[in-house]
Amino acid sequence: MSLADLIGKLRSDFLEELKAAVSSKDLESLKVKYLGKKGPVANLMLELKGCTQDERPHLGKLINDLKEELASHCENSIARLKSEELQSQFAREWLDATLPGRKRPLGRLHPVTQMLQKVIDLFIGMGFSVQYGPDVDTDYYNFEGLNFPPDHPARDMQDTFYLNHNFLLRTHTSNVQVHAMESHQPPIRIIAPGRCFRNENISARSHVFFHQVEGVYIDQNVTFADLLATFQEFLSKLFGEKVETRFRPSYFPFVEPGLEIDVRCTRCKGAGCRICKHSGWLEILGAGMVHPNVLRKGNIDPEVYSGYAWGMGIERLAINFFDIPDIRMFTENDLRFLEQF
Ligand code: 2NM
Repeated sequence: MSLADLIGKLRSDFLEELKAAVSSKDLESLKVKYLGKKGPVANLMLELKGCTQDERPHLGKLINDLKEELASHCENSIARLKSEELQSQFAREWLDATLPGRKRPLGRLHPVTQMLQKVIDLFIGMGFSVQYGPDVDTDYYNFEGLNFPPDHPARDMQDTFYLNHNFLLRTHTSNVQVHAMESHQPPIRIIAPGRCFRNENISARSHVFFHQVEGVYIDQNVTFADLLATFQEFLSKLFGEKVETRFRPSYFPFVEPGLEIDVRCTRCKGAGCRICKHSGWLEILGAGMVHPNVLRKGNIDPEVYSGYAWGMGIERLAINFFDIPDIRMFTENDLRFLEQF
């Protein structure tokens, strides 16, 4: 085959392969295959040596023309395919930067958590520190250490969830205070938030599990006046400066004297309504001066130290504070309810 024929054959082979190339990658390798240092076009240049002096310029030009033709075919097709590839990548990754952002659903704190935090913050502001204790404890820390007599009705299987003859689900967070008195000498000034459990009938106003914040302040010369002032302050911070309060005598085995503290109904301001059961008052908490027997059991000398203590139910407080009709709503997880807080 003459050199001129070889040139023609190479061109048509190349054009054939060019048609088959579908990606810029195919073309890059096609370019290397034909135009590389050891490729067929370079070989043609070597063949020139075997030609006669007068053939050379003509054939040399043909080879150079072929070289340029193939190179420009390659460059053009590479450019075209690269741009097509980019277009299809853009089509796949299409983004409209003018669209408004997607809204993420915003979580919020459960109303009981909000109520707990309000109460905890107020007592921290009055110098109390926060202590936690076990939900499961022994009869001693839940009853015995708190001066409950052996035959007290709260100790009945009917009212308390016993896990065995000794361990139970705590019925109040007072177990935390018993542990604290055992391990620390006064001054003790702590609050104990947490879950409690009572085997009661579930109704609009009571549940078998609920939260309490209890607290105790023990030091020399802590008096009943300190108790009254602390709760006047606490309730006016919680319900507003002008809140009307009522302190009623009451009984709890772990305090003497004991009292219950009420505030004017936030809904009817005393006129009588569903929330306050037409009494005009909301019962908020129980309190009292820590019983000498309780101090003694905690290795604290009642001749030297005295203290006040209290307990309040957080769900009970929250239904009054937020005007919620039924305590069971707290545990139903209905978003139409929860989203209102
Ligand atoms: C209440 C009412 C009155 C109370 C007493 C104590 C302790 F451990 F210090 F003696 N903790 N909590 C107490 C007092 C709780 O709940 C209605």
